[in-house]
Amino acid sequence: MLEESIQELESRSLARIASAATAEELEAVRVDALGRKGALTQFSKDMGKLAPEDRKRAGMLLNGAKQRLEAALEGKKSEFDAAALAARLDTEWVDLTLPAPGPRRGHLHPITRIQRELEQLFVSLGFAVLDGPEVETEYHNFDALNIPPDHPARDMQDTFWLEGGNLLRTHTSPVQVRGMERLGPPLRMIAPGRVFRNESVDASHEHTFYQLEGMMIDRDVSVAHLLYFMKTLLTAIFKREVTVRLRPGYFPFVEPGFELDIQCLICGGPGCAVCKQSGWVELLPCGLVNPNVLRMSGIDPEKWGGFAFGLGLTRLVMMRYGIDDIRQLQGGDIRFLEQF
Ligand code: FA5
Repeated sequence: MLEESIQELESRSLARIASAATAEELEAVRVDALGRKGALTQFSKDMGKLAPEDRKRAGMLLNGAKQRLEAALEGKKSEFDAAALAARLDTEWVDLTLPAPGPRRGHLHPITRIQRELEQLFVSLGFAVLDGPEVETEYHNFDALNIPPDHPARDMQDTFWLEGGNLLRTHTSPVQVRGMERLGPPLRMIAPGRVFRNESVDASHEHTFYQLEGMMIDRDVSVAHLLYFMKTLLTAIFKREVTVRLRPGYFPFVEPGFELDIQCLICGGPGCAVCKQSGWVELLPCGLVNPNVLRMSGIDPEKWGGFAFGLGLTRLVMMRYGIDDIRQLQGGDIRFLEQF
């Protein structure tokens, strides 16, 4: 009776093992047959009630059944493990022959890019590219440009003063002075660089921005020369016709002085936050060099004349790329910069 039950349990369990589809089903068979409360454990307890000779035979049968079931469980488990490994290898394979992705490549900031384009253009026109200090003397930033201490023009450029009387340059014009002092006439120079003003920031005003100064000193320089170079500059950057207007502008270091404005390329004219609803953006103040400025730098205004301009480089970049808020350019947001 007990022997039949053992045989029946064995064949039933072997069938379940053979048809098990998951590791969980297999475990359930093990618990039912071999577990601490399983059928075989119960059978071995029942054996105590048998006569000694029956007990021996039943014991052998029980041990045999146990071994065969354990072997069958083990075999099936290895099958599952192999299948799981194969599935993992299928999804997780790595192609070791592919090239490594490497570090992400950066690129030049849009201001640097336009600055370099302009440098190339002016070098091709015979201009030298000069550099000047960002921490300037009061003399180079103001006095030598015909702006004495009590001159109201000083208020046009809110200044960051430093201890000891120096300042953060408010424009690139002091590099004109340094160029004249160092190189003398005839002179063709540009000076791109960072400038600083203590002003409230909005869509078109930053406290830190870029200008590109230009100066040419030679014999018989006229407004016609100035306009030629301004036009060449704008055509090279925009590569198409842009609408400009020239109006009188006041700067103590030029006479006559002009403001060259560009029709706003953000709104196309009707008015927006960048052009302060006027349709025009101040971009390129310029003029013929004031004789006082030449004289202060040791150049004889009877023999030499010249023009100078102070391009708002950051604003030019905004117009070129259609950027509607100047703060984005120095904001450090990589998602913004990646667009260029
Ligand atoms: C000057 O700085 C003069 N040194 C320019 C000059 C040079 C005139 C040589 C004549 C001869 P202004 O303050 O207007 O001028 O500034 C020049 C340009 O810089 C402006 O037309 C504008 O495009 C840009 N700019 C001025 N302030 C800011 C600002 N806060 N943020 C961004 N761009 C500015």
